[in-house]
Amino acid sequence: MGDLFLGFDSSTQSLTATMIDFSERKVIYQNSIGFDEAFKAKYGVTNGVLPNKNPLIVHAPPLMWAEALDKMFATMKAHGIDFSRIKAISGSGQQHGSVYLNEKFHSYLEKMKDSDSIVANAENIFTRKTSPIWMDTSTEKECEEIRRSLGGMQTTVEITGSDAFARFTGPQIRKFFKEERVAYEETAIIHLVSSFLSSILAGVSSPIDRGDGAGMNLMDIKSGKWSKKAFEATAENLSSKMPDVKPCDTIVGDINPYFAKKYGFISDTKCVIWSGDNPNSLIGVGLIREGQAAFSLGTSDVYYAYMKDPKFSDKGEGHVFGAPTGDYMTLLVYLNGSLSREKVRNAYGLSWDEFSNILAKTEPGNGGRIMLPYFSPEITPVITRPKVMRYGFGEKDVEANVRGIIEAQMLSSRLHSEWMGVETNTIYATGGASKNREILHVMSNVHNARVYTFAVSNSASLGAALRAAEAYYKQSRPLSWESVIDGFVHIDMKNVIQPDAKAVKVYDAMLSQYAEKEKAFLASN
Ligand code: ADP
Ligand code: XUL
Repeated sequence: MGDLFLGFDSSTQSLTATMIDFSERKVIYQNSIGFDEAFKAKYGVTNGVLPNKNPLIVHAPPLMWAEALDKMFATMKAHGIDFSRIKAISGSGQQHGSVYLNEKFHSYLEKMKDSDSIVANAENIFTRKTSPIWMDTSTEKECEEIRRSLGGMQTTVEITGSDAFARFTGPQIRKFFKEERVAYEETAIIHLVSSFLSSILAGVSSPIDRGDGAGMNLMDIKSGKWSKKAFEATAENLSSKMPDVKPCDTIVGDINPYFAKKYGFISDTKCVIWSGDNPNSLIGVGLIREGQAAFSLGTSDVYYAYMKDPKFSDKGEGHVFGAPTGDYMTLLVYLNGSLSREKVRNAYGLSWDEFSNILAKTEPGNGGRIMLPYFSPEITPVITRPKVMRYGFGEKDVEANVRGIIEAQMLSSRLHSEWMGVETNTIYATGGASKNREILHVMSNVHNARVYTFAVSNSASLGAALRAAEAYYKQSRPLSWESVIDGFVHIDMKNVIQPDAKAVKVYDAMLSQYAEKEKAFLASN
């Protein structure tokens, strides 16, 4: 029996906990609480978010996230978990979301230590009742204002690691500052989802982690410190409201006595700063070297990679975030991953097996036919007036549409990740659609990379547990990241997909044609 570490992942729809036995190299407990199932009646959420008349506005109730934490501990206790063996805890939050608090937040945390309820004394701590989250797209105007005041898209990217994006925290803060000035002025602290929950767990207002802080358009990506220029471009007096930004191995403090007493933790259980879900997943899937990327094929598709030094897209594509290793990571987010694949599958009434069979029997390159798959608004590239373009085929050609959508998604990810300048020879595929091997063959051939799949899910909470272990041991005997992840990341070595040289050549040639079609479409749209 070795030291135990606990990692949380507070995502859009659920809270997940992963507990590991570090010396045994084993995940020994995993559980999820769905926000709708547990809190719909109390907080009125659907799919974890609050209904809004304006489809651009997507908010969630911050106290629900804190309550979920308490509920998870209670569930774990009911499952017989011995909390006294846990050495350190960390967590992961959905990125970009922000929590607005007044001075009373400090006394709330203080009073919590002797309270038996996490919601007691919390009614008056929020200056913005609900939290804008990453799905909110209502701040295009503020993005433009911030971008302009920072000197344009290129300088915004070079300072903050990303162009101004509607879901990023800076534009969200600016909107609040403009529209609710009094409430903004009453705000003493602005937390991210990650640092808010980190504060609840440690019982003190937590710093913001450098990895997650990079998703705000407020941090200087190269120095890992707040950018004065970005603060000025965003809102007045912002520096007085922001917690410090700190490295990913920061120990925020010992566990809040509230949790120690209620659940039986030892009093010096360490709370390691929480990070965003993407930096945590980087560790959870074991991306600690250059040349490796992960492609998560979920509702949205996310392509991300480890990066030694920050490089930037001159078109403002993707993002550069801080990696838990102290280096960088890069990320491309497609709003429509499985959403688009399902549109095609459903249009022809296919099962996933039938969809795969079509991919298996059709030729790489689709006979020169190309699709631009803009069924809905997209962020990579930015599409606000969606339209599906089919070159050389029509809507009725089932086979060309099936191959067309997958090739389009994979070509797009290669095209829009070229700026990362990382020669990718290995891709780790995760998410629901990664069980479709025919899709992975296209991925492998388009990217000319070996594609591996995983046995383990919940990479963000696993990554958080591994970060907790790394920071804990660093206090006495630092461990290399190789030895931290060793044995936890279970790659399915029997089912590696190797690129096929002939198909790779076809896609190498097709990439520039795809790029031309996309460019022409964007120019005319
Ligand atoms: P989320 O991003 O919501 O967590 P998941 O990673 O669980 O989503 O992926 C769910 C999606 O996986 C489903 O919406 C479905 O479209 C897709 N999926 C499931 N099985 C297959 C399959 N065999 N082939 C392609 N896609 C699949
Ligand atoms: C990343 C992003 C999402 C959220 C989801 O930029 O917006 O991946 O972190 O939780």
